[in-house]
Amino acid sequence: MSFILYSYPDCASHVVRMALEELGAPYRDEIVDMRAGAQQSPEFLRLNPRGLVPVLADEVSGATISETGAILHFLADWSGRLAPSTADLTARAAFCQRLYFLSNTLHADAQLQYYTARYVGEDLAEAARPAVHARMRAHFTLLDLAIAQRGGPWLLGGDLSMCDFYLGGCARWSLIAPRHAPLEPEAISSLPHLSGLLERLEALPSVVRAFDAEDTPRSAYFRSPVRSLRTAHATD
Ligand SMILES: N[C@@H](CCC(=O)N[C@@H](CS)C(=O)NCC(=O)O)C(=O)O
Repeated sequence: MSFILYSYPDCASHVVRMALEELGAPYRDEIVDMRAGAQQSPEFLRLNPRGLVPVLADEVSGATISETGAILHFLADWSGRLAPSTADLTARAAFCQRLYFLSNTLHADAQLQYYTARYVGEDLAEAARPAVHARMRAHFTLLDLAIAQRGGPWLLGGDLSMCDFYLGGCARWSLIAPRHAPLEPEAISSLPHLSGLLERLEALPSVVRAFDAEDTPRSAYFRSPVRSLRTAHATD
């Protein structure tokens, strides 16, 4: 068993990469050159008709899966790790609830923040931003509370899970949002439980490896050095 991660640096495939690294799963990259529009090539559209990265493929069976949340769920099932066992229904229910919230609400709204004009058109994008930002702030506040209620240090409590990688990715995109209005750093730095989680995540060897693999400025990850990351993306 060996996976292919169809990826592009510092986009949603980064979340899957962090999980693969944490699992120690065998995988190799196939870079989809989004700047050249390769996500719309006939070859890639055969893998994901929506033309979106990431896609994970199993080299042996040829099985493919897209959608970040689904890939994380799939990898949890494949490995039996980074998610509570189905034998513990209470914990598993919390895992499913969080993972799907991250996928269908936080990530979806991060997309709205990132690609506002695609949703409402160029003319209305500026006007829509405050409402989108307010939604993101509200989600992060809710997540901060959830971490506190579970006693931390991770979203589900004591154990690192797939959810933490997804949350990390969404927090990052929301703060950097190159070319578009990023959230102010305080939207997250003022939330102690969420900030603490992100700092712990950033320090994991698997996350360090994931950043190194994408040659992303690791020193500018989630929180305080956001400005340098914005600079790094300034030419995007
Ligand atoms: N719902 C998808 C969203 C993935 C997504 O939007 N990927 C972006 C990169 S981060 C992409 O491929 N964009 C290509 C494009 O918009 O043409 C998921 O969860 O994986």
